[in-house]
Amino acid sequence: EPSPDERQFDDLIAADSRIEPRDWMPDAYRKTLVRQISQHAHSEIIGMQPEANWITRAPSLKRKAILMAKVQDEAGHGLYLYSAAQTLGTPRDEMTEALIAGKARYSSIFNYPTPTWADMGAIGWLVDGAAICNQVPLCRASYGPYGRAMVRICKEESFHQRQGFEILLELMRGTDAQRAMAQDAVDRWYWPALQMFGPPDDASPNSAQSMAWNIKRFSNDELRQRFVSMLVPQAEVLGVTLPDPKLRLDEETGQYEMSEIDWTEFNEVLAGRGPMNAQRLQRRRDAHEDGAWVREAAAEYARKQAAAREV
Ligand code: FAQ
Repeated sequence: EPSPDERQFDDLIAADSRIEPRDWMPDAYRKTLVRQISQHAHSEIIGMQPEANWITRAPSLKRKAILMAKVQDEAGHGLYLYSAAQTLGTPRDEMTEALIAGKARYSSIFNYPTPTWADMGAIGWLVDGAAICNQVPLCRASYGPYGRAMVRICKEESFHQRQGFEILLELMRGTDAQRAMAQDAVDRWYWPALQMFGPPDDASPNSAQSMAWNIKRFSNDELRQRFVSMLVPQAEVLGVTLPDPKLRLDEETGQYEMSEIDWTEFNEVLAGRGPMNAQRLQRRRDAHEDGAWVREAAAEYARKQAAAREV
């Protein structure tokens, strides 16, 4: 026999309505939201690093201004998401500690290097493109603060995706060397971008429950298919080749056939053994330690303000 609280929660979910911070919710619902939202927030914060690598070397003032704005947007996304997770009772400090201790997840995609300027194009087109596919349905997530944060994030991600596409387009209209650089970046980012959607449906332990709770709306494989169907016509406009010789639209099912994804590589990256895992974490740890004085000063200022109010 469900309690009145449980019944109210179930009714809200059944009506596709929203759960708000003060509402009663099952512990497992709270836990899975903190798990997903903190993972997402950490991804935005660690995700600043691959692109920050090019801010000082952007090829023009205009490109530099755009790239700086994009990386700042990512910091903002991280902050909205930490705030959403905090409404579930997990303090941001605790999430940050878990991240710098190497105990928290963040997206596999940010563990790859960015050796060329074309990587800025490929990240915008493929990584932000995948992020949009995954996140537009999350705007309807049943937990209010998460869904609302996602609305604004998706608007910014759309701009990010366009700017990446435009970087690649300009390179593809350039010299042979520029076209080769663009194609090389697409070759390196395509498969890791497909892995962003997570393990295949039959190996995704969280999907069924998250879908039942209206957190996720589509399965990992469904979103991956959607992403590929979005990329194919855009690759044609760009004149780049997607690096999968088996990629083919099955006219009957409307689904894309593709080569097997390298899940061994994915699992290695998740286990902390990707090309850049150690460097990304070290950088975050250093930045956290370098920022300690700011946190201490802010806390001291707040303490003095509070003390002054009491007199
Ligand atoms: N990397 O059972 P499932 C961005 C983990 S976009 C690392 O399928 P779920 C924008 C998963 O956490 C990137 N770990 O899990 C940007 C779980 O482990 P756990 C961030 C992954 O939650 C662009 C385990 O595998 N976006 O930042 C990955 O139902 C450019 C089993 O998986 C989001 O986080 C992965 N790729 O589905 C920023 C979107 N995939 O937690 C800067 C929100 C799976 O049990 C520059 N998140 N795992 O220890 C989601 O939609 C979901 O959490 C999924 C995974 C779809 C990622």
